[in-house]
Amino acid sequence: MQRVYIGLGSNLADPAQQLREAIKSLAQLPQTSLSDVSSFYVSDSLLPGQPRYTNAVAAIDTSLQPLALLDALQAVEIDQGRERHERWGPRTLDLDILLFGDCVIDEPRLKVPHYHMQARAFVLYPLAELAPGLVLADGRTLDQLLKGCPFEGLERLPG
Ligand code: ROI
Repeated sequence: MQRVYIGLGSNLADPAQQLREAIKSLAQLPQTSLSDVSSFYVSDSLLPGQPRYTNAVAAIDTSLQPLALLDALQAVEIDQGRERHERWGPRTLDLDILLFGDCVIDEPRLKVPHYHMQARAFVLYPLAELAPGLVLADGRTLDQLLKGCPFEGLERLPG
């Protein structure tokens, strides 16, 4: 079993509802149990001209292999109406494997730790709710990453 952190994001078609649906799907993945879900956070898109995003992080425990988990997550994205038009375009659902235990994965389809997580407040602050003392495989602590990434611009939704 590996503890895996998954970043969830949506900026189309009732984003908070998209995240709630996705969390139900995570709980139903084979060989997997859903352990924890962060608060939801709203923020502007990093790219101008897109609707605001709702983001969260989920913790699962799984015995799926990384690429099998990636396949399963992409099936959930497609099931929730994600169409892959432009690489950074608006999306109904984005599911990213942020961390997979202490594994460092460098495959064409999957890089873990997730390449952009260190600079993204909408990933780091929800992750910190679930794993405050986290240390990455390369020794960097979540606290260090948070210090370099101001909370500014994030809105934590109640409930
Ligand atoms: N911006 C925010 N706030 N949240 C996201 O999940 C997100 N995802 C993206 C881009 C377009 C980079 N901007 C984002 O892919």
